[in-house]
Amino acid sequence: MGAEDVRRQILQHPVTGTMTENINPETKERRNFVPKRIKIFDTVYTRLSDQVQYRFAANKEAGKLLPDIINNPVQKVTKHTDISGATQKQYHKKRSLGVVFSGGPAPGGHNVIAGLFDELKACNKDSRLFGFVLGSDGLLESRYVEITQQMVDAHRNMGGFSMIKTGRTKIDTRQKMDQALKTCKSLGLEGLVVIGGDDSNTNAAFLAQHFSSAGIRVIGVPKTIDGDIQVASDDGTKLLAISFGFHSAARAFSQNISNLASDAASDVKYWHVCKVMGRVASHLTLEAALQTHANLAFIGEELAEYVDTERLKKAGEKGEIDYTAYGITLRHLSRIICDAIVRRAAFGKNYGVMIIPEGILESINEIQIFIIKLNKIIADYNTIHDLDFHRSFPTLNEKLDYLRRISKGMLDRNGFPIWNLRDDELFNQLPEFFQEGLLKERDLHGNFQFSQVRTEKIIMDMVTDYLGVLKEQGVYKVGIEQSYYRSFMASRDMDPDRYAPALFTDPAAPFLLVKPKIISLKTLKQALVSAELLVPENEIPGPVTEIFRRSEPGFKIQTHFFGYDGRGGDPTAFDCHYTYNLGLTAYHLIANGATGQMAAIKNLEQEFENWEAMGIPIARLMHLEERKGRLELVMEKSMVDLSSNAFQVYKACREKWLAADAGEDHFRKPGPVRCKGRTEEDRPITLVLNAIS
Ligand code: FBP
Repeated sequence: MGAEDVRRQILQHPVTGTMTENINPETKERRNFVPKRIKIFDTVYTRLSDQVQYRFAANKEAGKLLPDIINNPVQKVTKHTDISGATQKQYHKKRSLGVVFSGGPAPGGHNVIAGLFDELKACNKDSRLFGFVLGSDGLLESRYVEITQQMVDAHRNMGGFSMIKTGRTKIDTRQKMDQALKTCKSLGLEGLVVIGGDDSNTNAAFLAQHFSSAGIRVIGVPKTIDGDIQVASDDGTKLLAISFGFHSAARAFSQNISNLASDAASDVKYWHVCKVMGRVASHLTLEAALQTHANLAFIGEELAEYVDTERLKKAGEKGEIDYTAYGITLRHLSRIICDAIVRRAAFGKNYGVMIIPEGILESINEIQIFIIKLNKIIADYNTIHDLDFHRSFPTLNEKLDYLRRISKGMLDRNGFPIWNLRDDELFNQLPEFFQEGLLKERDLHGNFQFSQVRTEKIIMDMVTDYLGVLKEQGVYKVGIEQSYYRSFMASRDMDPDRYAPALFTDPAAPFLLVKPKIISLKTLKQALVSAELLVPENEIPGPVTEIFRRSEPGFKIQTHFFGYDGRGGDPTAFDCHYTYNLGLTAYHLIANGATGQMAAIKNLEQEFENWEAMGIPIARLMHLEERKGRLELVMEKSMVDLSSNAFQVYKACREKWLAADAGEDHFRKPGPVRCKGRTEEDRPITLVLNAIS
């Protein structure tokens, strides 16, 4: 047989066929997995019962702009007791609904569509579901597909938003609202489901208001891996503990981080620096820290609250107040990191894993000020000149030049320039890559794009520089295990006890630290000579040199960014069940006439049996926020609550997890994301901890 025949035979072999199929057994298993249904969905005959006990303070602006939906109550999906012919007819009527993804992907989105589709078809097989393609653009440009059984089955329990894709376009003008309405009317839609984050739910509320006279209902669904859509009523009752996608992304990140922890602890030479998504809030970092027990993690919300008490005290002694003591600086943060690295190294652990939240810059005073000022400058330029700042000044030099002109008052002769000479001076001290990052184009909602900035680089460059200083000062050293020192010296026929007092700060300690003043072979020799262990004419004994070399730290890092991988990943069992029931809930809210509500599941932090399907008024979750240099009405993000159980537990454990001691590391292995399995975690750790009363 010739080589060509062999090749053909291999290609035609059934094993080759199976092994190169797109659909592997894991995908088949996922697609066949059947999420549980909340008990109420055993029936299609539901009604909505108002939950007036849950109240929210109203925002005046929201009342003005969203008058038709501002008074919506919280609603619970309950059983319909009257299943008369009329009720049945109402429930089994043929309907057309629309669905759209909006914003970044989040695992579980396809299951929202599956739940919506299954329920729609269960009530009437002739009902139709239209998916708008590429997010809001699909709505504006009337680009849609009719969602079929086959499409749904191919995407059940699968990650991504690839079925109909997504986009970040904002529907923020009357003209766009009209276009969207026109599209929905032309399809004869009874309702539209917007699956999105805070900005997209804001959009959903405005659409609900705009569509109300046309009788088209709009329901939002809380999506975002960032986990910053959480809702509690004024009395503190949690109505929605977390947005969907959070658990899956956190687990995917944690799986990778725990693998890196294994790597770090095995070849003991790297610090793995993991930047983890979360544009503003640090929920993902907190969950990943709890999942992996990484040696270091930073919660932006905690850094933002930082107060330098030493500095305050010093100023107080002079009868002054030092306002610069409030808030953390990049320099101070880098010092905290260095301190942890040095402490671990003293116990021979010149390696580790740290987690930095993507949005950490928001919590660093000096940078936050730059971000706010630059947002305003860019927005003002765009409005005043009706041009785009980034098109007008495409290069960094042109942008810097524009800023310089503002700081010199050349563009604003009347008032105080928003960008002053001090800003200009400080900004120019930043490395170019970071200046570019801070000047990057804002997204369509006016958000700063943290994912585009190499935050970890700016922080770690400062850390590396300062560690160099600490090394020079003899502070940063790798501790040498006592037993190792002894056996090593003995194996070279040297008496360990003879040299230890001259070499180490505490010769009896389990980990031996070379004295701070010994920072080079020259200073080592001096120490040996002054201890009368060596005469100046002689060379340092080889084994002593080797011990010294071992104590010298080399700081090596590997940086990683976890974000897009996790948000495109497959959903956990928790997210599979959660999102499928969100789809069912969205359907029942529309079927019962609700609009301007966000589908939600209450009691997510409890056993599945306690989950309840709800509708939460979006208009009540709004507040005014700075966007594109002006205040806008948007849904309020939930930040990490520093008094929450989850944060307090983390805070109590972090010293242990830093493991700056003679003991072992405490890494935890959460394992891969699966949709089933006996040991599969059924809820995020943050939720479980926060539910402890
Ligand atoms: P959503 O709020 O739309 O869910 O997106 C969140 C997020 O994944 C952030 O964590 C991240 O900062 C951002 O999207 C990245 O956005 P982009 O897709 O524009 O790169």
